[in-house]
Amino acid sequence: MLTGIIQKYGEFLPISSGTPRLSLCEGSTPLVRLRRLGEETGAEIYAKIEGANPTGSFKDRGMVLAVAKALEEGTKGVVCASTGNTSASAAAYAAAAGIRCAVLLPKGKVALGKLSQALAFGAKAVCIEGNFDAALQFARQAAAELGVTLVNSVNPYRLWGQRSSAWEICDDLSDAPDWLIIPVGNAGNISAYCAGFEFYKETGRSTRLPRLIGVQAEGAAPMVRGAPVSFPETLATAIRIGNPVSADKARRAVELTNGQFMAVTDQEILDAQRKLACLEGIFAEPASCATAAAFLKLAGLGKMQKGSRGVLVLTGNGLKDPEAPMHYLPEPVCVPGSWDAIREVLSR
Ligand code: AN7
Repeated sequence: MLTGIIQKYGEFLPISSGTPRLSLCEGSTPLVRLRRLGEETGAEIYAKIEGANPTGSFKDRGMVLAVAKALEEGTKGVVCASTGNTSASAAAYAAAAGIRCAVLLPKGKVALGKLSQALAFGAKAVCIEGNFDAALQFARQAAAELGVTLVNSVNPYRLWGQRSSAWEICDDLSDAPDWLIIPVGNAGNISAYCAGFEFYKETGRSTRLPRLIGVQAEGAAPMVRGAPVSFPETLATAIRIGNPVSADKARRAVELTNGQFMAVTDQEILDAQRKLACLEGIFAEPASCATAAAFLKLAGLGKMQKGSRGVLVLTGNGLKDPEAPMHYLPEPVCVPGSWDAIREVLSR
């Protein structure tokens, strides 16, 4: 479809005739049936491929609306803190809109692809000592003192736009699924999905709310522990967040839908990344693979109901963090450029 979120779901979004119809053709991402991963469970499993968005993550759904509304309000520029994907998305939409963008990043903890994108799109990138939670405080201060628009998910338009993924899933399946597993960092996306599913049910477009299962990395699991984590640590740097801004909304989402929060280890995340890639041909970044890790864990406990229908939300593209598989896969074999040498390797 040659339109983005504002065109496709404008009637459900808080826009006016004066809101610029900004678009990089975000949304309308594939919902792919998984046929091999967890087939023994007898569940009908889908992956929502959010890595197919223009900048390679789900952030584009909300960013397009946040930047369009900022333009409508006459903004000078946008600012955000980010573990990477928000910065790439903000930088892209700011570029498309012709406004300035500044991004505050935790130094040394942003995956290469994301940093490269923010720079390529012309953002002013500032790496700070400290984690995402500290960067967000400075981003709030920058917005207040420099008179630019904050486009982290505390900006309400971000979560509004992110509801669109839940709508697409219902549209594609002709109803909401039974369950949905989603990674949780700052806890905005799970809250947006909940609001999206609630809206569809209230307006008669679906008949149920899916059980929402929010997944965190063991070293950065404030929602699972029920308290902030001062020094979050995980190789899934996208969700390396210790004090989620939308914690209350996310807790409500899980309670309302009879869902749960759970934690998976970095090793489980990497195992799941390899399985998704080798069994399904899908390459997602580590934070996204936490969903598959959680699914496999629940399946192992016999908790995935046969015949149930569920969705793994793969929030970001594997190419964002191309180094991740290098942690567990051998280097390719290098040989001289002769057929004999190549044949020897291929026939092993
Ligand atoms: C791939 O980019 O917080 O729970 O600054 O990049 O809504 O925060 C990214 C978060 C999941 C968690 N998957 O979503 C940022 C940032 C990926 C992500 C999450 C993020 P939220």
